[in-house]
Amino acid sequence: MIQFNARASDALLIIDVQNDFCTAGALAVPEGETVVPLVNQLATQFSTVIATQDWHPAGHSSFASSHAAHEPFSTIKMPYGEQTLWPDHCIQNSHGAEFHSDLELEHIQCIVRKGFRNEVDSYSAFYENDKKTTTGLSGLLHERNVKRVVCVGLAYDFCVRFSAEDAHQEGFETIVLADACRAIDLEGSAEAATQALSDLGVSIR
Ligand code: VGL
Ligand code: ZN
Repeated sequence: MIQFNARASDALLIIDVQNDFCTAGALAVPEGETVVPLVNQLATQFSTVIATQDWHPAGHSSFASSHAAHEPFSTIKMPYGEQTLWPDHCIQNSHGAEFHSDLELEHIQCIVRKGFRNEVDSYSAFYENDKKTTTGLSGLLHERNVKRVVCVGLAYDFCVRFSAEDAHQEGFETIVLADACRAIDLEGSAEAATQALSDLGVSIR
């Protein structure tokens, strides 16, 4: 049993616990599904519980298949900066985009979908990768008087990392619970995430 001594002003932010990020998924995160029991246990302990859902249209610009002669996990320059190209994943309405079937959805009060604009990817729950387009999550949390955001889910080194960075940037005390996260780990990206979060003062527990 994972215990978190949650305050009334805490929010649990559950990132992308979807089939495509679990074993046999299109962008499988090693052991991704092992976070599910922990996330379920945590979700009963918070008064505010938000989940994100990666939600791409077919042919999304973050897919390698949308760029001739580019392999998955290579990078390209987009107008907003460097973008990693991914296998097709989390296509709207597909099985891969659904939450893992063991994730207890009844605790989740709000689902923030992201990555649905064809021309820009969105790792963070707060801002798309252009760092300008907002999801509105910051306003929602502030209006609920949330002071602290606790991040869990997939993948530690991409969507969890950038969500935690933005939570910090938006003025929330930010904690990442590492046991309830798993990483893709592309060329040291897990280590880079830990370094970047530590440098900001995000607590990794
Ligand atoms: C993610 C890559 C592409 C994630 C989403 O959830 O970490 N990573 N889309
Ligand atoms: Zn994605």
